[in-house]
Amino acid sequence: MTGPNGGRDAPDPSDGPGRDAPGPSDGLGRGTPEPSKSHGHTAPDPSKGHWHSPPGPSKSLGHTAPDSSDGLFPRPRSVVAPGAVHVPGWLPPERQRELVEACREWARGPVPLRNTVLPGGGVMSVRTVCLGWHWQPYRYTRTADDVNGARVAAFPEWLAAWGRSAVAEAYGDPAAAEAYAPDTALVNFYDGAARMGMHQDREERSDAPVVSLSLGDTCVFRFGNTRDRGRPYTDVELASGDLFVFGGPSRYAFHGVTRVFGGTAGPASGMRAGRLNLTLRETGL
Ligand SMILES: O=C(O)CCC(=O)C(=O)O
Repeated sequence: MTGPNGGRDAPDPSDGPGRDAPGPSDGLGRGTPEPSKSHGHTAPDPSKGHWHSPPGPSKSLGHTAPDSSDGLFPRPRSVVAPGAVHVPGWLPPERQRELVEACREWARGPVPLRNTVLPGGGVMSVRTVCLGWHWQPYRYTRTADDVNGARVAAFPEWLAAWGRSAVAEAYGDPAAAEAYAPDTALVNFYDGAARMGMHQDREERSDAPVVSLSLGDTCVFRFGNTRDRGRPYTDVELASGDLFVFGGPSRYAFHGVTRVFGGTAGPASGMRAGRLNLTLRETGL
């Protein structure tokens, strides 16, 4: 999320209702499922060099990465742009359920889920709760002064460890993984109507990668370029358990969520409806 030139309240070329259209408030993952719709992939554009996808089998969180196909179509890992890696099905169902449960707990407080109000008066359709540091447009604070003034829940060490595993998985670079020290997470809840406009994550004073974990309904995640919100961009489907890491040359790429496919969360995810996304970041603060 970012300031004047890249904020979530700035014009967005993506289609569909924007972040100023809150959907019905139905509790975390407990809304009414919508019928699922079909949708396509944009082919990834693998790149070479350090930011290329690492070799070798995928191991993380003490488990072997599960089959990332949905039974019909294989979902291979891809390097969407240099430094931007998508690993489908990285979190196995048990870890997804644990994470959903943790999100439910975080959503209860000390700071509740809220629709962020933007400086221009718009209200984001996504509902968010933060860990470690509270994000409000466009800065981090320890207390949620735009919600209830409470200090946000601590960023747990186990989640930092998942972040390090994620970086290792994405880049195959043990040194980068070991050095990764996320200290904040934004937990975003999307009901079927929620979207997120194209923006950059640049309130952090660290160039460390952003680790994104998705749970529940599948969405279209638009991953763009570092210049502006327009083309070129790649639309990537993020499904429950998917990992997406963006760092290096892609750390400041514009990105957003143009669509959520209601009713696509399998029961194994622990979500009955809606989508959760966690982005782990180093604030550098
Ligand atoms: O929901 C997502 O996949 C993206 C979230 C995001 O871009 C953000 O929190 O800044």
